[in-house]
Amino acid sequence: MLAGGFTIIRQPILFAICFSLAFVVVSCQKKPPRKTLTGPDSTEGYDFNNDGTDDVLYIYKGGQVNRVKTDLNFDGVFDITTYYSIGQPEHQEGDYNFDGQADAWIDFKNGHPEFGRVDTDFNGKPDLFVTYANGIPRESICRPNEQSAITRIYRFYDGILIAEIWDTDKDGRLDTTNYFDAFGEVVDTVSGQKKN
Ligand SMILES: [Ca+2]
Ligand SMILES: [Ca+2]
Ligand SMILES: [Ca+2]
Ligand SMILES: [Ca+2]
Repeated sequence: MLAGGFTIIRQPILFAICFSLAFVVVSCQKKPPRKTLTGPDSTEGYDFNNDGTDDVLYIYKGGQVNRVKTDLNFDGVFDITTYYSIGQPEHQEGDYNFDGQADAWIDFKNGHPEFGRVDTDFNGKPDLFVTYANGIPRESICRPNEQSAITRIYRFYDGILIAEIWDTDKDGRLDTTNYFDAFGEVVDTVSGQKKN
């Protein structure tokens, strides 16, 4: 277990990161297009904060969307890039601390998120591994900086956190499960089991 930055994995924002990536793509598609280039290889830019710089850029090749770039913090540098294949997203990379290095990656299947990795302490190595069901987070496994030992597992139902399994005595084996209600409050704790 790393001190400092890695503790932020307990914050809901990190679950939201992975979940929000696909939403960014979908929500931007609802805006009216403003074409900056035309033809089968074209671009469409969207300036949401009206500062004269595009914040979302669609890049088309052969008449189909090939990439979508998003500037989350309106500094003129794109932070999320979604790569498309045959009109569907297949991979996404995001820089959420705006240092120019990606810290979240999602692979898509049939247009929906299937597997995600998140570098929660921004050192370049993923710490959180997220699996999805029907595009919604199903389970997040914490392996800080890709270490082999699992330190914590989050389980979701319909994208809502329902259980957290973790290693309270730090012996490398998960031993305690917290169960949550729909409001994120712990409703039951079971300890003593050894899961791995
Ligand atoms: Ca702008
Ligand atoms: Ca930016
Ligand atoms: Ca980064
Ligand atoms: Ca890391």
